[in-house]
Amino acid sequence: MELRKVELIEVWVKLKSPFETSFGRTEERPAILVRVEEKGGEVGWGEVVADSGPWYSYETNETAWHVIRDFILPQLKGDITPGNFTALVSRIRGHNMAKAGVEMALWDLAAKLEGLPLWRYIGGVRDKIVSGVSVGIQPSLQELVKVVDGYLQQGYARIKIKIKPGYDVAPVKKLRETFGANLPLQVDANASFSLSDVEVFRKLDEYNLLMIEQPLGWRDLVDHAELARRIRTPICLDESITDLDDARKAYQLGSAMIINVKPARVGGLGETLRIHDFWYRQLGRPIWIGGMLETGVGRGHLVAAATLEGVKYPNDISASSRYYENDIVEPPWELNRDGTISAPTRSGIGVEVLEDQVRRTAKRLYQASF
Ligand code: OSB
Ligand code: MG
Repeated sequence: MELRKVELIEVWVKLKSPFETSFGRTEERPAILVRVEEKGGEVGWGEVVADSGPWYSYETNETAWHVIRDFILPQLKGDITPGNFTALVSRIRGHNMAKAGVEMALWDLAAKLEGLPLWRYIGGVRDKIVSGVSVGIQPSLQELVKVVDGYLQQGYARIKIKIKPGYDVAPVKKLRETFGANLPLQVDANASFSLSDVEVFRKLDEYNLLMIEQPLGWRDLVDHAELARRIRTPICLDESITDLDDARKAYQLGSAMIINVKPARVGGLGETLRIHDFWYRQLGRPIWIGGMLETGVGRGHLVAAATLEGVKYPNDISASSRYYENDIVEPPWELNRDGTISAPTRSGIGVEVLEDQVRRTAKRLYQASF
């Protein structure tokens, strides 16, 4: 594909309700939309999910803007495909979210040029994906019950709650008492504990959780392997897996039975496919797709990734209405009654960006022509 124009459009989107984790509280977040246009006029969209502060990862919307504008866009000359993009930017160490925003726009564009839905283009095998919901830390356990009850009534198939030291066993106990032993439930600590907290995890072992996500350090693999030997509940890694090589090391060390793959965290859909093929096809272990509170643009890429064969746990991919009053795409992503989201039939990510609105409300814009 030959590109003629790439635009960065930064918008800020306000969440319906604040989202609190062990690393902070989000009420509004930046989304850098990447719009790529090839010489025939076809367009692809991607989203950079880096937050305004370096809390989940070291990247921010500022670092991503800088890295894309000054180091990634100058590489996009000549024949560009999702496949050769990775090699073109391999000199840039890290900055996976910046890379992923551009890479995913190229995937959307490539699928559209083939006239195929993105999920089919990347080899997905199912036309609906299982939707879970990630519930932030709540001000009280009563509030937690109320919020979870609301999501269950909407049909979400699995609940994940955020935990942190001091807000760990009690919320899990409360949910088990209220909703019973069969509620599919898991927790996400976002790297807020250390190995000396093993007693907390031994207590959590009593509650039949599907998994414990990223209990220890955000770059750690070794302590997670030690913790995995000491508890029964499977460990799922999020932050610690930034590429295929991390996944291989996690396997070799025994750091996790499960990994959640976030296309944004690993540099895009190409690396998502490689991790999927290693973890699922080679090792026989299922994965699931995690989210970063994406707008409808990033959500389209998540839905496509979740149609891959090895995705067998419910995903952190909820409907547009779980996050935003008004999403920036048409139609918004909707939850079916059975707790699934349908993979689109239209080409690419399958939804239209509300481009006028996005341009009108943009905080900043950058355009590169080739
Ligand atoms: O750790 O999975 C996480 C959101 C922002 C940053 C990190 C995480 C999350 C979520 C939300 O849990 C998942 C979603 O997009 O619904
Ligand atoms: Mg997580």
